[in-house]
Amino acid sequence: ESTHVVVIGAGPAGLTLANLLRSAGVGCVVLERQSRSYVERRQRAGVLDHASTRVFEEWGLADAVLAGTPEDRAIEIRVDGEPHVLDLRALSGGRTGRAVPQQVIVARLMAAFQDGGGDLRFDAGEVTPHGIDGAGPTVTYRDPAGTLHEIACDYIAGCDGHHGVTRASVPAQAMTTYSYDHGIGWFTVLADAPPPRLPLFAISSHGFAAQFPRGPAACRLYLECAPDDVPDDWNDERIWKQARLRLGDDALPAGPITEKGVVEMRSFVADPMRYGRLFLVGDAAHIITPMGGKGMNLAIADADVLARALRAALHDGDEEPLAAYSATCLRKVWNQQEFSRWLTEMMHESGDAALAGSFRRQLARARLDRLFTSEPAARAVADLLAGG
Ligand code: FAS
Repeated sequence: ESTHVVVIGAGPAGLTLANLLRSAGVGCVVLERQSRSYVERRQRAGVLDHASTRVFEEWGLADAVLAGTPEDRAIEIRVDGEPHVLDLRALSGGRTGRAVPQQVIVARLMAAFQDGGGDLRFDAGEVTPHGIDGAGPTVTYRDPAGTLHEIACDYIAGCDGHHGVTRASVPAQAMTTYSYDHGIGWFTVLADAPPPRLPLFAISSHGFAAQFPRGPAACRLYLECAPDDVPDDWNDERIWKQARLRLGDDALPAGPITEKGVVEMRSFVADPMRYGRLFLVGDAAHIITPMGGKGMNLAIADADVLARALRAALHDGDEEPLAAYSATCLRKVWNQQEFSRWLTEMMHESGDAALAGSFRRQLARARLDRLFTSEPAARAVADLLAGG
């Protein structure tokens, strides 16, 4: 069989790209390794930034994807219990995002694609790209019955996340990779406990903490921990004790903990985000820490650039946008990587007890002071949070 584009992976990158390609009249097939229920259940990010909402609006997917999702209009930064609210809507000139769990976005994108007749295949085993450096690549995979299938295509989109098969199929010498370990650990928890009124970042000498909404009756907690911590180091009592201590809220309501994990606070970028007819999208090309909430949003931004470029190449014979794909995406990726690192330093080093009396603590505190007292500085942060 044949199609224009084979999309490998049905996460935010693959499903956004598939929907945009369908809107652009470009035929594609999506191959997903996991089952539908696994993909629908996976809980991760929780914020669509303004730039991502614009992508869905511009492609006519606003109703399908954004309907009923609450506006993400402000954040609170609490320093030793002292609240500071950043009114992102005012500071960014109205460019607010939406507070919506990633699995809701994924489910809505899946429905939009399939309702429109899109070809999305789950439980695809041994997905393998072939001939990616030639003019006629193919992708093989096994269906649940074990039958081997081959799809001829013009292009392959690697949307298979950080541990997928596509980046691994690029010769090492054809790509430069950048990796950074932030040297901190984040213990993350999903709990059926009341979400905070605003996304909350808390700075304290007990360590950094954050609490974000994940729908109307759940929240995600991040608690700074030792980089080598494991989930079993944290029982429910320690979790809620540390959360109350660091958030400065003795009355913080608890609730059943539904997921625990330690986030790898690492960043990664592959350059270029393409090899021949293979284009890498989202986490397949780059990973960023949850600080700043940009992982899913960068995946959506990449998908928007690639969909426009594939439409130009396949409909107008214009290969220029495809040639510029990687550089266009990487400019935004590096800008957001720098912002995420800046936020991470500010939020951790301004509270870290081990840094008390140090030059770095003073720098981090100066960043906070500038953010709270200088409007241009606050507008710059609001612009980056909007996905600028
Ligand atoms: P994904 O990893 O989401 O999707 C890749 C898809 O490809 C998966 O469905 C996978 O099954 C499939 N796949 C893999 N290998 C395959 C193969 N060989 N063949 C076929 N299919 C294959 N980001 C934020 O912005 N904010 C957050 O708060 C946040 N929290 C996170 C918490 C956790 C625990 C994790 C792990 C990530 C978090 N992220 C967060 C980042 C996350 O949201 C990613 O950036 C986002 O899922 C990227 O989307 P994709 O690029 O589509 O990759």
